[in-house]
Amino acid sequence: MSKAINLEIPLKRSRLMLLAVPMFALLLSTIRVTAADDSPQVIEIHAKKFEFVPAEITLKKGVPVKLKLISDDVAHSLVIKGLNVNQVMKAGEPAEITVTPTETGDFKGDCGVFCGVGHGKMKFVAHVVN
Ligand SMILES: [Cu+2]
Repeated sequence: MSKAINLEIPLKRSRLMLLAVPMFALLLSTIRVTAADDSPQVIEIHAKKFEFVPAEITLKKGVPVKLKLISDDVAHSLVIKGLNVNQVMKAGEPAEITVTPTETGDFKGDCGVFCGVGHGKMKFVAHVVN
């Protein structure tokens, strides 16, 4: 008799564990969603000879945004004087900067690293709205 009881307890525990694992996973995913809501929006911007993709973005005044800058070929940079942005992006080394616009308007940007004959064509605009 006592052997039967001893076998039943581990069985109940393992059933509990079967429930506990998905419940814990669910709890973890809820925490991740909450954290993601607080972190700034990420905008990925690629630079390549001789353009930025996208070449235009729209930001909200007072709302921080993370720019993930990726070069698809040689070294470039993104310079947006009006937003205090000046970030080099080397091939294979994505760079991240956080920008919080304080004024509305259209802020022009370009590439600050000479990258070839079309370097001057690399234009960028950040629209900042309310
Ligand atoms: Cu360039």
